[in-house]
Amino acid sequence: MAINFSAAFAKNIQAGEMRVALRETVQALAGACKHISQICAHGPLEHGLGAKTGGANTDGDAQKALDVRSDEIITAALETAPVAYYASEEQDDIVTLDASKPLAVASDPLDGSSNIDTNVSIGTVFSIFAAKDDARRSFLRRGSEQICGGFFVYGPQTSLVITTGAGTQTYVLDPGRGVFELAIADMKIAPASTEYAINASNHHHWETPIRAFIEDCLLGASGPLGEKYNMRWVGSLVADAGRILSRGGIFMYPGDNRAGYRDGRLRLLYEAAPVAFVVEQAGGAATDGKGRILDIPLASLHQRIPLVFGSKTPVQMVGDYYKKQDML
Ligand code: AFP
Repeated sequence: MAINFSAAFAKNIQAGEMRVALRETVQALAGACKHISQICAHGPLEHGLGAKTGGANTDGDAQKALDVRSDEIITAALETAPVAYYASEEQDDIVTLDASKPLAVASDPLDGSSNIDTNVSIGTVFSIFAAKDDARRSFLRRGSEQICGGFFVYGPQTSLVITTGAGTQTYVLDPGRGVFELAIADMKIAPASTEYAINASNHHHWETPIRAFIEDCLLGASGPLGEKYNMRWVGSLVADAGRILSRGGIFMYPGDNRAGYRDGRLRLLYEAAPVAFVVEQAGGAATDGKGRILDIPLASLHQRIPLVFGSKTPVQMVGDYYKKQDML
């Protein structure tokens, strides 16, 4: 047993096959991610974790050894679980594990791989749906159809942030016992915050609303927002999301005018949608700047989407900057 579920876990999922299947699948994921966290904990003692394999994922990002290894570990774990289909950032196409099984799982097996060799928090992001009668239809749908979503963080603690649609919980891996235990039963994101996360090096490529919002943040108390703003950027979505769930804030990876970045950098299926699910269930908001992430139907497996999430007030403020531009 890799995770000691709270009594409330998945209670909102209809009792019977689906709830049992979900618990078995999250157990399998927890076991796989415990293994990945042990590999990460060895760092440079495990030679070449951050080494490029020479391969690239669908977006042309160089695959690191730990990206591929994490994908193999997760695939092997899901083969033991009631999962029909698996979609991964590290694989071009959907893998059919056993079409007779009830679930479909999508994953970013190793998020933040550019931080692998720097001892900065990295993680695994996942999304779970009830499988449909074919592989593509099991994933080409809205994020609001997820039955479970979340992410593991391999940092000072190894943690799991997860939701099944009845609030958001955090589990932490008890290093002594090797089991994930419930740490926070009902996470709540602060509604207001003056802390933002964005890769400011892309400033001159940003769309006008984002540039205007950040410039107003930088003006601080003497500017139109009337408050001093602080900035954080880890470069690992899971680390930035974990901080925002704990103390509030807003994360932005907008579209910009660099080649290939019109829709930002993050993938809708296995990054934006599961993060949006846990954020909303913790009382926050998640948009593409304009509309709700969970309402956006997936058109292609590795589709990118601009992502803005966190405390409700600043997310709504960014939405207002887009509305202002639309009125021009
Ligand atoms: P990698 O997995 O390639 O390191 O990308 C990490 C990520 O997908 C996400 O975790 C970060 O928020 C974002 O990209 C960082 O992007 P920049 O490197 O452009 O800041």
